[in-house]
Amino acid sequence: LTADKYAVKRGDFAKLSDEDLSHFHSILNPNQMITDTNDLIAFNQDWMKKYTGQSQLVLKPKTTEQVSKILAYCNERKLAVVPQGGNTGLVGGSVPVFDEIVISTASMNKIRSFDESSGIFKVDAGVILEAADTFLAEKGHIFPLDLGAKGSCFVGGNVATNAGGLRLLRYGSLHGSVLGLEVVLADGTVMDSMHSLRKDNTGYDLKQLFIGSEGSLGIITGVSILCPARPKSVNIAFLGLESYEMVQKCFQTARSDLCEILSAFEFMDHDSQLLAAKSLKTTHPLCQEDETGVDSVPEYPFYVLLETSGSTKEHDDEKLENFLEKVMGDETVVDGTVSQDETQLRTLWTWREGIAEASQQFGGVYKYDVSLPLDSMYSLVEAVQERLKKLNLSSTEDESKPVYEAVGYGHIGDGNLHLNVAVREYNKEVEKALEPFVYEFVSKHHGSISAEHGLGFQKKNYIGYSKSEVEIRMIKDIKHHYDPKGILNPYKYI
Ligand code: FAD
Ligand code: 2HG
Ligand code: ZN
Repeated sequence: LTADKYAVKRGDFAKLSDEDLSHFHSILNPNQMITDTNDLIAFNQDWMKKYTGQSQLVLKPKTTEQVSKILAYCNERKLAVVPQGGNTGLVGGSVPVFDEIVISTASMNKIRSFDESSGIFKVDAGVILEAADTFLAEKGHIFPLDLGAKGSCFVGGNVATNAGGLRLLRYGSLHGSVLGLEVVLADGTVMDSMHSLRKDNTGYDLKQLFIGSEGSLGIITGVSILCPARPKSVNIAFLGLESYEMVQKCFQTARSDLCEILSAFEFMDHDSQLLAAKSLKTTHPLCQEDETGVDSVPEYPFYVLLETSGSTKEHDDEKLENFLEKVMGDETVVDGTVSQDETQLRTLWTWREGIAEASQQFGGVYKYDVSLPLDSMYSLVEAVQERLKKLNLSSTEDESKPVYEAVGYGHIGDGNLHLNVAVREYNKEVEKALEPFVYEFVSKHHGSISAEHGLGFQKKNYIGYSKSEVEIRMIKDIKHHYDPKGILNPYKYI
C-alpha cells in the first residue's frame, strides 16, 4: 500500500524480529520502548497529517550511550531508523515511510550547562525550544532562534533542520550560533564535539555537516550554542500596506532607519490573514472598533509585522516613532498599530505565527518554503493562484473544488516566502498542478526550493532544482561514507 501511495519501494532492510526486540530490551527499560498500535500513531504521522508511516517500534533512549548501542546494533542488522524530535517538521522527514524504527530524542531532555558570562548553553537534543528559552530568560539571555512550533519542537530537531525562524534577521543562522555538537554516527561511533569556542580553525568544521542534515548522517544528541543577552526593550508594529512594492519599500526604510534595533520583519498577504481570522477567532489588530467581527479583516492587500529589540526603551521608542512618521507620511504604510504591553505583543505575533496552523484547517495544506529575490517573491503566489484557477481546481466558496485558497507570507527580511495552498483534501491532481511548477518557477528565478524547512521526503526528488550535479554527487559521497548501509532516514533527503 505504501509503495503505491508514495511511488517508492521498500529498501533492502532487515525486518524487525523478536530477537531484535529482546536486544533493545537489554539496552532500554520497558517504558523506553513503544510497540502499542495506538501509542505508535503519533510517531507515524507528521504534523500536517500528510505523511503516514508504519513503524512497529519507537525507541526512546535517555543517554548518548544508549543511542550509540542502538545504532551500532541497527547498523549491524541493517535495520532502518528515523531520528525524531518534536515531529513538527514540514517536509515529511520525521516520520517513517515504511516500517523504519523511530528513535525519539524525547527522553533526552536535560539542560547540561549554562555559562552566564559567555552565554554558552549546552543541552540534550530533546530539550523543547520553549523550555530552553524560558530557562535562558531567567538568566537574562535568549535562545537565538524562535519559531511558531517552539512549544513542541526540540533543539536537536532545530539543528537537524537548520531551522531559520522569526529572528534570523537579527541572530543569523544556526550555522553561526551553534558552537559544537555531540552526534552518534550510523555505526554507533560518538563524535563528541561539544565545543565552547567561537573561533577554532583546526581542520574541517565537521559540526556544519550535521546542521541541516535532517537525520541522514547521524543522530544529534547534544548541542552547544551561543545565546545573546535578552533585549530589555521590545516593540512591535503591525502595519497595513497597499501593494507588494510598498512592502519592499517599507523593508528598505526599516533596514536603514531602524538599523541595529530591527529584529524581525515579516509579511503576510490579505488572504493569509483571513485564514488566520477563521482559526484564531479573535479580532484582527487593524480592525476598527465598529468592525469587531471575528472573521473580518481590513481590505489591505498586505500586512507587515516588524519587531524592534534593544536595551533602552526611550531610544527604541523614539526611533520607531520617527520611522512610523516617515512611512505613514509618504504613504508607504496606510494603517498600523504598535504594541503597548507584553500581552498585546504576543497577540500581534499570533496573526503571523498562527498562519501555519490556520492553513490546514480545511483538510490539508501543500506547503512551499522558498528563497527568491525580493522583487519576484510574491509573483510566485500570483502565478500559483492563476494556475489553480485556470485548471479549475480552486474556489473559496465552491466546496466541490479541492483547493480552498493559496496564500503567501513569510520572512521577507531573509528573502524567504511561505506559499501555503490550503486544500479540502490531499489530492494528486492538485499536487501535479503544483509540482514541479513551483520548483521550476523558483529555479528560473535563481532561488532555493527550500529556504528553511529542508528536503525531507517531499522534496527529495527535486534537489536538482537548487543544487548542481557536482554538489549532489558530493552530498551522496558524504552520505555513503558515513552511512554506507543507508540505515539513517532512508527514502529522504538525497
Ligand atoms: P522533527 O520534526 O522531529 O524532525 C525534523 C527532521 O530532523 C527529520 O528529518 C528528523 O529525522 C530530523 N531530526 C530530528 N531530531 C534529530 C536529531 N536529534 N538528530 C538528527 N536528526 C534529527 N521551520 C523553520 O525553519 N522556521 C520556522 O519559522 C518554522 N516554523 C514552524 C511553525 C510551525 C507551526 C511548525 C509546525 C513548524 C515550523 N517549522 C519552522 C518547521 C521546523 O522544521 C520545525 O518546527 C523544527 O525545526 C523541527 O524540529 P523537531 O524537533 O520537531 O524535528
Ligand atoms: C513559519 O514561518 C513557518 O511560520 C511555517 O516556517 C511556514 O507553514 C509554513 O509554510
Ligand atoms: Zn518560516
